[in-house]
Amino acid sequence: MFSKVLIANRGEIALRVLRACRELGIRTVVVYSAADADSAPVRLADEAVRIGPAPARRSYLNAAAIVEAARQTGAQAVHPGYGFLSEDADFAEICAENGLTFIGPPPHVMAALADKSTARALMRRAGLPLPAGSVRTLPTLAEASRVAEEVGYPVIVKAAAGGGGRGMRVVRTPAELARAYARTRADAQAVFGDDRVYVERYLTDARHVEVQVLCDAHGHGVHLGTRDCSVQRRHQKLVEEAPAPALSPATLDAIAETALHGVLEVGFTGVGTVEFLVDDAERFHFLEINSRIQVEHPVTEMVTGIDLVHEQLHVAAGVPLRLRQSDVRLRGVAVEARVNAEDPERDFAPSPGRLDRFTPPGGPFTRVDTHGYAGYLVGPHYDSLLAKVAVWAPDRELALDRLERALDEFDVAGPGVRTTIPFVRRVLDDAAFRKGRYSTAIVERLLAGHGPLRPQAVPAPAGPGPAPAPPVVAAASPTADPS
Ligand code: MV4
Repeated sequence: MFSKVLIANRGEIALRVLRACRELGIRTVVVYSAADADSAPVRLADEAVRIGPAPARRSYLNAAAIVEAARQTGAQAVHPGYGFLSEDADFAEICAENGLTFIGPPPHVMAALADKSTARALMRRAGLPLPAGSVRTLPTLAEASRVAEEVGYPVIVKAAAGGGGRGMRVVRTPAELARAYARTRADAQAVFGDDRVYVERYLTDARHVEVQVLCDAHGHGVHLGTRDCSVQRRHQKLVEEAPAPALSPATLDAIAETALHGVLEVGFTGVGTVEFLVDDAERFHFLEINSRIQVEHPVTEMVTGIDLVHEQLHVAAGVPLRLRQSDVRLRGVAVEARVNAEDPERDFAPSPGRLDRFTPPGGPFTRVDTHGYAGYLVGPHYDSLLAKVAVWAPDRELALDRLERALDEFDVAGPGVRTTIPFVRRVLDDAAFRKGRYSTAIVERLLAGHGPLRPQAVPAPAGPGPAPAPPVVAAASPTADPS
């Protein structure tokens, strides 16, 4: 096992990785930007190295500075967390060239999966069912049009270099194709420096189901069941649960086994996520593979009892998996809500500011992953995830009640700071969601069909210092949905 690992990330995931390292007796180095000098990971790490100013491009995306920090501190491996450089095959390659173990799959596997068109071709060859569409990228509008006519409208134009919802456009009619095709290519060129696109049939009202896989460097792997991540707003997930609800056990097994087969075929190692869309008839269609630890990994940990970051560290160190598929038992239901500093009333716009109150919930079977604290400054530079509140229960009903209870306890407030808590509460109260009968359409439906989340704006306190004490604990979250 490694004796020192560098954590190339920030926020709650940097803390999560740091804790896993500490439990395994591994010393930790965190790198940080000027904006994160006062952060919890910097305080808790054995060593911290400042690598640049606030903008991510010059800090958390600065490969040379990160490698230099590893050299200075003698770290043997780099954990990239999620986002930033976590799926950057070039960074993984640079790590290898500098004698560092990148904690993730081999760079050539990362590169193949990062190209969504290549991933699609590889999974097709492995026998996975895909949405109808093109196998190759489509360099002309004429070819895109031919594929679209073949599979039938609506279609979706996707950038090969995209993924996670970035670089894609839905096209409802043939008349819209030319414009969507041109725009997707232009955007992809601008954002990724790669304008290759492909076309798929667009599956409406499907569920977004993903499979957690774990593979060692010796050709062995297990799947750790499914998660439903259909509750998304502009491809940002708001609520995630494990296992995916309202699907037959046979379907869940088939999806999970198919996913594991797919990743083993391409030499995947480490933890990964295979994304599918599942339609009303419970047919599933492969979308893409993520080669990193995901934000929503806690719900899988809660239903399996397996520490995914421990597993990542073991696999990266070359340790063979001790776990067999028959050892993986899914127990109960786990549900997670993301608490972002965003204003659901203003189109989920970032809502930065200082948190003068921050007391996360506790209680039975309740896990909070957060880097927040009273006095924490939510800056404008990075994504606005403040906390993940995850709960476990033997059944889904109780899990949802427990999550509501936990969110209602969360005391988070600061002048001008709004959170996603009121919107998540609305999701948890929705009748279709409660039955497990929801799809990727749920967020639009809830945004369209409701009045305001707050009866009136809560005036921001004039200056620093605590807000007036609320009369009862249940009202302690000033942003809680009053409905
Ligand atoms: C799709 C799709 C429907 N049909 N592809 C979005 C995230 C990325 N991993 C793939 N995504 C999708 N790809 C086809 N052929 C639906 C999604 C999708 C989605 C689309 C609109 C609004 C919310 C969504 C949530 C999850 C997935």
